[in-house]
Amino acid sequence: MLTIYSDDHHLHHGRSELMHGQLMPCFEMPSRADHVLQRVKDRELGQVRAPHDFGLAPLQRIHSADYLDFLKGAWQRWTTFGRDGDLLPSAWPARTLRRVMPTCLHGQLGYYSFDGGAPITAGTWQAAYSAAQVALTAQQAVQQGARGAFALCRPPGHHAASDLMGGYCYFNNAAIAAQAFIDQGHKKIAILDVDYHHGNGTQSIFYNRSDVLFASIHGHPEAEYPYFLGYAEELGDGAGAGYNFNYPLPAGSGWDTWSAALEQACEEIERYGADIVVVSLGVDTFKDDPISHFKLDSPDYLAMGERIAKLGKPTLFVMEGGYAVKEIGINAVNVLEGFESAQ
Ligand code: OKP
Ligand code: ZN
Repeated sequence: MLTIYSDDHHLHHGRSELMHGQLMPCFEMPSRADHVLQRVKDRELGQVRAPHDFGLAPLQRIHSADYLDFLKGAWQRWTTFGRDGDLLPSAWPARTLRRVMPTCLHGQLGYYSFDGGAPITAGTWQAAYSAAQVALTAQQAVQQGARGAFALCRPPGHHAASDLMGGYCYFNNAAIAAQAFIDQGHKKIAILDVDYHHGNGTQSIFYNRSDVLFASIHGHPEAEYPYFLGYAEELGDGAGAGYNFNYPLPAGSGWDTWSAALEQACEEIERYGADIVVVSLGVDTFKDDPISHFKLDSPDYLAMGERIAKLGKPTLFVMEGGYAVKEIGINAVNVLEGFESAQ
């Protein structure tokens, strides 16, 4: 399988995030992608290529122009104040406040985010831009006939909405790729999100649409980030009614429980008759993940890839989460090897 990868992800390295009442080093760190790339090479999965540059137009299909402008200019504005630490929001337009657009940097930062988990650093724009180009380049390979392709994206994307960053995410790489398939003539794209966390950004982007089905298996939002989306009763709205499927599972879920949900998600994708499957591939479902609470073990990821292969559709894998850095490569590449082994 072809892997698309850019070294630009190293340009994004947030310093700290708030966890358990303390500032901790960011779990979403550059070594994550380095380990996945190393495993791709060790296992001789296939060629590794750099992304093409498709420009901003395919990002503008998903993200609003004002959000893109804000992200592009935020770091420059921050340095104008003489700052060089991570730029992090601290207030959001929650209930009882108004969704007005403040003029100052921090007000706008709150407007364009939903949590404090997406730091802006000097290289964040370039890294996130390149991650989107990685997804688009792998998308092109599938569009041109590859059975599968792997977009080794970092930073991840599935929490990012049209004009919101959060949860380590800036651009929704999977959504951008799904939209590219639609713009290139496909009628039905299924996004299968297997990351431990609900893909709230992806769900919100396609919630009113029937041309992109979204199915997600994740920690129950009653007890798990992102808390405010990802419940089973969210089935889509308007033209999108019946095209959104959430499978929230309790903490401690292992492969038996998880794979039963995967079976249901796959049955929905089969019923839908997708042309293409886009997998938001997070491996933070792993038993030793430091921020998650499922119990999948490394061999389970082979079985995951095999089940996805049985859908029988051209498949684009887009890297999302996974924070057990030592094992992230084994687990992610196991999904791809499982997929390749099942013809
Ligand atoms: C990203 B992905 C605030 C952030 C809280 C965020 C988890 C994001 C997971 N400090 N935690 O879905 O793997
Ligand atoms: Zn996650």
